[in-house]
Amino acid sequence: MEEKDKHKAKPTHVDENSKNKQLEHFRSDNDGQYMTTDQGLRINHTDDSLKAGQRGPTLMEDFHFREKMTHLDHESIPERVVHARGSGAHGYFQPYDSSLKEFTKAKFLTDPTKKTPVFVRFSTVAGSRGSADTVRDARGFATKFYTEEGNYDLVANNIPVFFIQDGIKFPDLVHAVKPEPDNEMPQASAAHDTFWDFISLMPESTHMIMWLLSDRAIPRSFRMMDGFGVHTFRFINEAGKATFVKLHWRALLGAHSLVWDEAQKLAGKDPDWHRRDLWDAIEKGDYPEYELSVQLVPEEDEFKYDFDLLDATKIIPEELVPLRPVGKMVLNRNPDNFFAETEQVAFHPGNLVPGIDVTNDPLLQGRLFSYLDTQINRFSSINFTEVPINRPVAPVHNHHGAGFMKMTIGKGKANYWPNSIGSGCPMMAPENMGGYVHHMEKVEGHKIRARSESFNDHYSQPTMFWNSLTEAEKDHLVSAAHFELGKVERKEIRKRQLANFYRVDPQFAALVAAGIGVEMPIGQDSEPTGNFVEDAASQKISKGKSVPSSPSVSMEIDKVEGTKSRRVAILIEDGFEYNEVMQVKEALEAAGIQVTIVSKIQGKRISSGGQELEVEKSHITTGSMMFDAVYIPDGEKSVRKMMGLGDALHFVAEAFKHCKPIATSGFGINMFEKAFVVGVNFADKASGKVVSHNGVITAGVDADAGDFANKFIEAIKKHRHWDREKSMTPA
Ligand code: HDD
Repeated sequence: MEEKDKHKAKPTHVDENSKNKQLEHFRSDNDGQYMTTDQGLRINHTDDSLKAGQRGPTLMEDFHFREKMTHLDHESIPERVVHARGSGAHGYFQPYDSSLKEFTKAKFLTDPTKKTPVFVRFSTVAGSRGSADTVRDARGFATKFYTEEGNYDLVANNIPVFFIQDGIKFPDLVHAVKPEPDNEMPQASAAHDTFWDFISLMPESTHMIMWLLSDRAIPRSFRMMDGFGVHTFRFINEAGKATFVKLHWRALLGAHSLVWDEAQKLAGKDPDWHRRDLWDAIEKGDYPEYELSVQLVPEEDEFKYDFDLLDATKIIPEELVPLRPVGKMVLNRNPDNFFAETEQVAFHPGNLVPGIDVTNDPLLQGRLFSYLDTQINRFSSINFTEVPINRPVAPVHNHHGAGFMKMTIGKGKANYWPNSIGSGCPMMAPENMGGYVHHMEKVEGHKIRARSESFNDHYSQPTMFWNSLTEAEKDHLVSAAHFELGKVERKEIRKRQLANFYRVDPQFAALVAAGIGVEMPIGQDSEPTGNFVEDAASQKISKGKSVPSSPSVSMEIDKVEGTKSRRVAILIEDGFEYNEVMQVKEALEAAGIQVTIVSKIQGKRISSGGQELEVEKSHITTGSMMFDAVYIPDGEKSVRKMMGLGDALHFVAEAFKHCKPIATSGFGINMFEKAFVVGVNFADKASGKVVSHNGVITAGVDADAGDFANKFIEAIKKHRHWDREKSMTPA
């Protein structure tokens, strides 16, 4: 190669805006422009087709009609076979410091002066593209880092383990969880026979199932959801030394959930609940933030644990290997176009950069084939990498050939390697110029279709998970099992799953059994019977393993409290106390809480003193499940009216049932009593006191509004008040 060409290959400069600048090149803005055909011809009439006579047939020659119609006919592409329903956002990632250099040479993880642009897509797994957001399911949390060394994809979920240990079982898993093949029911739900049939025959899925039945599977929002890379990957440092690593995202707002009743209602009231929440938060400047942290295990410790690091059904308990914070991701820009960006983004766990490598985890190995393959199905072309959202900001030079929709115009004659005609370009990059070198792991063995013995313990970690939950979390998990298994029609499947649960914890199994009309399994530790179905459930029972609890898996024990972007509904009718509302509203807003005025109908409401307040949502357009807390201001006339309105009473009763903070003052206490707010202490209506009990805040008529607001804010910080569940009467 000639000297003059060599210096063309300069290091790429990437900053927070690099991807945005690249996308700008592809954006098109209709503002102030004439409508044209795809050929740029200006159109003068688009409401009528070209006809032979006003009442005559449309003419073949109508190129505008044909082009317009053909575009519509070809608008859809295959939705993702899993994770079809998703929402995306742009942002950046920035490491806190350079300390990770000891373990990885990945520049975007080790240079604190660098903000690397990212695109994140959150998703559900089982449902179709148009399904509801709040279903019980794992959530995808896929991040594309547009680094100067090429795209790195961290294709994660919000649950740290997976159903299966080997990629070859993925098609079975997906078939089992998707709607049943004869009638395509149910949509976006695992609560059906084929799923539980498969799961009950797959003891390795037990750990994931415990997480899936927990509150993790019904997140409050994408902003309040953790992410986990699941597999053990490898970091490689400058010296070529490898370290095992698990990657985690921690939502800085903390991980919080809905309750199941609320999740189901939201699916009807607002199927776009998570999508809207993400979009609105970014529009309002409440940018979602996540901390990337890692668990590092030296290669020498590969066999130190009583589980296999290559087994994706296991976590490394944080109590054994603590999280090490790496940096922060901020999502600060909504996409311009859903299809062009969120739908067309294509992830692949094999998109790696120097400093990060894979391991022999057989699930990860399966994924390394599947993602590229699936994109070719979605795009009908290998050139999907040239679609703007998928383009790296690092330059792309190779000899990859033609194919549908090739965009880049490769210059020159030499489209092969080695060549002399093209001066040997594009050249091979030595390692010190960013050339990717696979970690030289020593591998040897017999060709064999088998699983390692070290993958056989399917119950220790599910037991650890169960042991680590609070009472409330356990209650929720058992109810979830009642729902999911209760929908399974075949009793033998319910029974078989109970056998798995029995091995997790007999008491847990008994609690589940009590709600699904099936007797407790007996003789669980018996030897295999020779019957495949029976044995599948009874084989591979782990014995003698330690099952400590790992409090860090509990969302409640590890709870992050906060008020930022929480939503409070203030319910009013004519006659409300204006000054009180304004004072409380101001205090809530100062704490970063979003306040919405709700009333029976939209329009303006008049306070007891004659002041007007604009209603933002009517009862018919909203519901308590769309808020984190509810406040009923004083004002006898207003409260009396609401006490006669089923919707208003239901609003309070439902928020109470969902363990949300609810607050009222003065005459409003009567409404709480009527709405079955029971098992909590109220303030004396005539007093100057504020009482806060289990998230129910009540104030006497003479109480200080500031004190009242502060106690309400304290209760909102905690999100839910589960202790209440024990004492309350269902609404
Ligand atoms: Fe997968 C999509 C996450 C196992 C095969 N997967 C997909 C997405 C996420 C995950 C977040 C959506 C990406 C997007 O938003 O476009 N998948 C995971 C995690 C797994 C996992 C965390 C376990 C640790 N997946 C897994 C296996 C296989 C696949 C074992 C196959 C062997 N996954 C796919 C896929 C998808 C996909 C079929 C469908 C759409 C896509 O890839 O782009 O290739």
